Amino acid sequence: MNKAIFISIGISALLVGGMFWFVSGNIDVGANAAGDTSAVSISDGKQFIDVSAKGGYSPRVILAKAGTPTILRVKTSGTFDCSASLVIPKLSYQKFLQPSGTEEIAISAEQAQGTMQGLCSMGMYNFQIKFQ
Ligand SMILES: [Cu+2]
Repeated sequence: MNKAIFISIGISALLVGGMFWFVSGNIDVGANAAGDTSAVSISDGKQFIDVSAKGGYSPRVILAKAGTPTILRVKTSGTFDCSASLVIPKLSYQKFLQPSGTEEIAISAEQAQGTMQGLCSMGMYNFQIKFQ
């Protein structure tokens, strides 16, 4: 009896976990999977990338220039959800952002390579910068 309950709980957990994995995988391949360039601007040899954080991150996928000193500007505006708790693993960056304001994060030319991911500390929301 107890064993049967244990097994059914295990199967349910697998199903729910698998579904979550499937859904989040599908969200990643969103409409703008090719990448957004409108958030990127270059001024005085520096690249600026603007991302807004509120109920997730926007744009979700950004195309930027590789090997260029970059300032990532993360804008919060009445952001009280967990997207204010930002983690960028490649930069060893982790910070709880102010509910409203702009956080400037420096990315060196050497760091501006490949795909850089930013995510909330729970890993629920994320965005990607593809340096090309
Ligand atoms: Cu989260």
